[in-house]
Amino acid sequence: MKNILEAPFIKEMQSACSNMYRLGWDERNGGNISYLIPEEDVAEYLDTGKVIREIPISFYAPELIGKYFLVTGTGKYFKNVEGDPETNLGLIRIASDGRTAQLLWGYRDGGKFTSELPAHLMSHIARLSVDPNNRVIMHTHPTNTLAMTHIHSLEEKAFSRTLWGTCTECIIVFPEGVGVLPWMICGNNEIGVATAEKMKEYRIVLWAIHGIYGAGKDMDEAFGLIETVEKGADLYLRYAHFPIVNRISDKQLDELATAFGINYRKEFLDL
Ligand code: 2HA
Ligand code: ZN
Repeated sequence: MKNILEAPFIKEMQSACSNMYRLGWDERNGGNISYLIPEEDVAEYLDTGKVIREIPISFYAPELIGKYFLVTGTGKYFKNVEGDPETNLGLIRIASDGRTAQLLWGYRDGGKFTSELPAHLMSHIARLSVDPNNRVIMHTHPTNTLAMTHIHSLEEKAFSRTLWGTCTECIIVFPEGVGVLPWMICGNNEIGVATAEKMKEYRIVLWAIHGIYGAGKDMDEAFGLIETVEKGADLYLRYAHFPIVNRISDKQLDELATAFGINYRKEFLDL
């Protein structure tokens, strides 16, 4: 059996958490990540018959029975994942009842998965239903994106159009736009259901005045989506209070998408 601390999936999680912490997105215990790991990858490092303990999940996830997830721990700080992954992360399998997580590694201090697990697992189910290659769900509190949700209309067309207009890259990176939820109480099934509903159409879902959810086939895709939204929001906050002299028009955005062969959400532009 190989040493799990050398596993690429652990190293990817460590560097994602450190990068996000250093970008200032994950203060204290802010943020959480879940990473779907194929059974054959897990089996290189762990005896999959050896369950450390069972932890109930607060909803029924039959679609995910037998699937393995590496998940950040509740109350744990992203800044500490790099130095002590075995305390701050856990590797779970969804048991055959669809209501229990079997812990195979991690949460060494007796801890458990993030309080946002319902939103994560429901989002995995939603993304997998439209993209069987999806593996990562990432939640974080990017500063400028959060600030923008205080001052901008939360209407999805308006928010997406503003982000697309901040720099050339945005419509190319997230052509479907961004889903937006109003401020809601977090950590429960209700926000999980609402997030997952949006995740059927968007890889990015904003939680107003809280943070963002990103999805992707790997860590880079989820991270890259969030980082590009955050770059757009940063730019917006730097110029929104000045008279705007130059803009990318809707027609130019359409031409850009055509040049890059991008199929964007047409109803978000007025052509
Ligand atoms: O895990 O970010 O939304 C801490 C949070 C809750
Ligand atoms: Zn949060």
